[in-house]
Amino acid sequence: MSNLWKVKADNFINEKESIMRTGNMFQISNGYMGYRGTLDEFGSEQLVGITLAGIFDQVGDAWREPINAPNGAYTKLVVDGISVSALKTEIISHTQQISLSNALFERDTLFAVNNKQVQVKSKRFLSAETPNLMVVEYSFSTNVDAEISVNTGIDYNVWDLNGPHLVDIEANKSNNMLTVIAKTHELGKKLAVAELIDYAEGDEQHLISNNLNLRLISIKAKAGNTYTFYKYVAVVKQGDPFKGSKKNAAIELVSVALQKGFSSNFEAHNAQWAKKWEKCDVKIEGDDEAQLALRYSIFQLLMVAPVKGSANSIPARALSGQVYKGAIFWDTEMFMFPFFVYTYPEVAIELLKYRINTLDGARRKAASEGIGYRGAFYAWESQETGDDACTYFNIGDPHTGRDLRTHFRDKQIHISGDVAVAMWEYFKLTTDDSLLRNGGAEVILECARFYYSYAYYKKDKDRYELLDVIGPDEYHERVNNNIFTNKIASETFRVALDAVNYLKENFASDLDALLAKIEIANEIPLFQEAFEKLYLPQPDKETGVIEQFDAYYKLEDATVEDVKSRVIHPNEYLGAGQGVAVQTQVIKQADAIMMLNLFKEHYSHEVKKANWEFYEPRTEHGSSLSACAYALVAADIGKSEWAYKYFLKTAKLDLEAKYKVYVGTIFMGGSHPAANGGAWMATIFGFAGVKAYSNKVSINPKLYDKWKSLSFNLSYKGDNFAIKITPDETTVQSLGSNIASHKFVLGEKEFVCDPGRKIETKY
Ligand code: IFM
Repeated sequence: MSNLWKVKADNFINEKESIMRTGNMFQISNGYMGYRGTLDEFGSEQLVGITLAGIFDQVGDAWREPINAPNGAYTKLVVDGISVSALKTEIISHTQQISLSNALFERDTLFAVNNKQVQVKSKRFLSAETPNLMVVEYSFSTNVDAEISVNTGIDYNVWDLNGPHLVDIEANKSNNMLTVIAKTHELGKKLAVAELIDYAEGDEQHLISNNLNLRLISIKAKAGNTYTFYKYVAVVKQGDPFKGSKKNAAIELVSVALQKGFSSNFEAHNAQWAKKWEKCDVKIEGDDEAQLALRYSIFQLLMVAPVKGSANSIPARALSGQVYKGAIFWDTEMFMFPFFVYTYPEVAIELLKYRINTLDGARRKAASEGIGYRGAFYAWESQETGDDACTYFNIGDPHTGRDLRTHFRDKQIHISGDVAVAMWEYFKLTTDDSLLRNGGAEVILECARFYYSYAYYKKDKDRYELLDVIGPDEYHERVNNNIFTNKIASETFRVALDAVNYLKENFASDLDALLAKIEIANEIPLFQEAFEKLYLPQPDKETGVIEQFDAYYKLEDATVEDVKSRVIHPNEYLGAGQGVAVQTQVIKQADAIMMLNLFKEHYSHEVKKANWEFYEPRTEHGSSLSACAYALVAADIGKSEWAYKYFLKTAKLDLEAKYKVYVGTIFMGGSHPAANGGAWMATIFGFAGVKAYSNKVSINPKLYDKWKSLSFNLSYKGDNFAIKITPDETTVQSLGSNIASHKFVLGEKEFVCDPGRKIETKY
């Protein structure tokens, strides 16, 4: 397999910062849990983290965050009484890599210990077939006979940012099975880890010491022989679909896995991965750099796709740790959801079910924020209940150590519209109305109700306005009539009306039941009025630029460089309170541009161009969400080089791990699934020019010069298509299992693509 399916490091840099970044870059996950790219012998100090999806805990007043599980993959070698670790032992050579085809982590280290050479190799994967399962193959060999102890088991020195989250920890060995059970601190949720091992040779003793539940396996190793150990580890938490105790479920899982053996578990895992790639791979011919970066981005998204039936969503730092409280932001609906709905709708539906399940949390938030609102105000940082994990003082000031008042939580109201619009998009692009009928329409209506209750009717202008908000540009808080916010709110009213009409025509009794349940029938005409009268800032007649919010132009027109030069502390946040960007036109991230990307068909080429040229030099890109929006609009308006530059910036972010890891005093190192989704969007929506509507898919390529071809698959209304774009032609192949004909507009020409047929257009 070519190196465009692998990411590899050829050395080990023994520095904290590098270990942290490498841990992100080489992480693996399977939607149930993540495992950071750390070495077998590492512990909590090196940020070993097995972060679990969908379970959270709070200790005292500290931030609520997800749980990290004890590490059942822990293994350290002791050679002639000397403990071997990449942190302390001389390294002759070291490689580590992950395979993008199947999320397999591998390391290969040659150590020099006591005048002997000891080679340690390991492989680990988190089963894509059995989400609770982790499997490790660990082997060593020496060039001279040696007395070896393999110390392996479960390390329950758990790395936490705001823990410790696990209490009542009990470690045990019984019938050759190691277990660690625990409860969460706040809600007493149970967790169990079980480990079983398979090996041919060695005498085993058991030791529990320093929070390590260990097997000490002694071997008189012969020079040149390889000794291999297979470890099967299961993590089971409260809420998982198993009967009986968590401990018994974990024991059962590892017992079955051990019986199947490494190869058979690996084959099943690989088969699942093959299916994922079959749907989702994108091939770029002629540009290996872009190909690898894009594939790595897609890989990140596939790894963190929630387990089927879990109704979990994807946190802003995926499962790379507890950063950002493991919370779900608008990142999911606006930056990751498009990838899933266009390629893998089975995952897209899980993401939205999560929002349906957290609707009550959004209702509670609406009722309790500000003057008290109606409807659903989704959490800015959402955890398992949908109550907001975002605090009112969410960023620490590095100068004073005090927390700064931020208004992300109470004023970033666009979040509700982001959710509502995604909910409708799912229906439009899949025609699966099950979601709409089972909570989706309720979400949409409650979001519309929230905006109606938040909106201010300005009598003299006979219009509704949205005052005192934050748009995506978080450096400017408490502004009026932010273009992104007003537009997404307006679209929310529109999709609410569309959803009502759809249900009325097709499921009238469902609609009646819903309207009665949430007592909203009288408000539907108000949504119509609000849709018609909600103020949308318009492009200036002369310049075409849309003012990002009221009086934005009155702010100082400083350059990004100027503003940054005013910073005193390197980690200083540029927004909030007296932040250096607050009184200037420098914005944190794409805002008006993000809106122009989302609703590109509502605005002319000239307007998009004028706004891109106006806002681009004013954007600091202080968020990983920004670059892709600039890539998308640049591709749309034909600024190909800029599109490519911003595409690469997005696509290489996690691959190169060159991102900031502190905002104020807050550690925020981890992976960036929104940027990963952005890389896919920049490629498919930007360079391929794809946009799906309820009645057609339009493909209007803006292929980057260097690319010989771009090939990818799309899922549309339950059918699948293989698409290939070259500088000369576009072909769309309807795949064998398709059942319906669909309209495609390729460039200017309209086609109907029947099941199993191929359509093409030449330029
Ligand atoms: O959701 C984003 C926000 O737009 C900018 N700050 C980081 C958040 C999480 O990625």
